[in-house]
Amino acid sequence: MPGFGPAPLVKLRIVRIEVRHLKMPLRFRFETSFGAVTEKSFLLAEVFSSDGARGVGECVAEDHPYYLPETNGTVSHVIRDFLAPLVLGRVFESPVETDAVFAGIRGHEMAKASIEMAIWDLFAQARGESLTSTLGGLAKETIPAGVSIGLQESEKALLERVRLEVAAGYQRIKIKIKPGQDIGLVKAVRKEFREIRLMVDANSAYTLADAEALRAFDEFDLMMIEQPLGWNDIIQHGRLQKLIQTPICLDESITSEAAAQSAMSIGACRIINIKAGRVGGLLNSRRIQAACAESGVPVWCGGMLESGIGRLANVHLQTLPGFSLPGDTSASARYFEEDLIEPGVTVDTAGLIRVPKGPGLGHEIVWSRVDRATVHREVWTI
Ligand code: OSB
Ligand code: MG
Repeated sequence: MPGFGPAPLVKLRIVRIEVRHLKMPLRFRFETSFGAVTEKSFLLAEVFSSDGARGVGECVAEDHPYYLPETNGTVSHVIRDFLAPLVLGRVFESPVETDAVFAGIRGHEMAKASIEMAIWDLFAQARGESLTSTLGGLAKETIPAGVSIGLQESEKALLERVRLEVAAGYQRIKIKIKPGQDIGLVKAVRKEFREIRLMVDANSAYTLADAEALRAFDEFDLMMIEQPLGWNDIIQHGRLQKLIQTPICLDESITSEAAAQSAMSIGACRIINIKAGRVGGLLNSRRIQAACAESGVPVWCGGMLESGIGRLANVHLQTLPGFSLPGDTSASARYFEEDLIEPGVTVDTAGLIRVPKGPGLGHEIVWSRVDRATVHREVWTI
């Protein structure tokens, strides 16, 4: 693994875990091929060590299993009954030890990731360094930002949104598509914006029988088409990639390094979207990034409409080598009237986000706002 200096030796004994359920209104309705949301409903894990330090990990599960199988309900259950008992009372010398500790539990990547990410943050803080340093990221000042635009009620509404985001400086525009709302939208966006970096995300709305229709995208110079086929169907993506020129990017299908290796070995994708929550955490994100670098497959960081807490973790993740494409990490203010962090994540007119240099996530968490958004809370102690 690149970038690992000798880390200061810090031993942390985990003495308390809290999981909160938060609800925050979104500033817009976000619609994908699998459904629409108007509020962000998510779990936040807090892990405390005996010296009083606290790390936080935002979970990317939703209330429903329409994106991937996990839900806020399954995550709560798995943390309560399996992960918390494995971590409480244990002494960690490095966040990577969570990998071995959780190894016996199959699947449940989002549940594991929320605890694992909290432990990374805890170590970063205990060592007095930024999460970038703990992760072994590059000392970058900025990372490039892209934006994901949901399905809109009309083509006109979509074009208005694209105008807004292009004017804001975003370096890459992604639009959501589904059968019936696809090629026409791309044509309309391309007609007005010849030069922008443009891509589409289908969230598994098509089948291989749609290959001809998907080939029609080839003439629009898209950076990629994200997850056109079944969420767990790597083989069919391999078949489709042979029939179309637009690079396929996998999102839902990549839940582990093994899945990434399988996909790359059969040419099922030319680009991979990494979401730490989807792959079991930051260590697996790093492994996938390294495997992709070895195969010359570019990666970028996906988003799950995170609050500022998960958003900042995504910013640090994108300092790893290989994150060469703009991700779905956008400004806090796009999503929320009031984010949970101060200052919020901002994007400048060149489409760049500053990488925080302070300890841990690097921005202040406003706990009074976290408390206000909390609808339920569970605590476990040794
Ligand atoms: O497929 O990338 C996706 C949001 C929820 C579930 C799946 C996806 C998304 C996004 C949002 O595209 C990206 C963002 O955080 O802005
Ligand atoms: Mg996606």
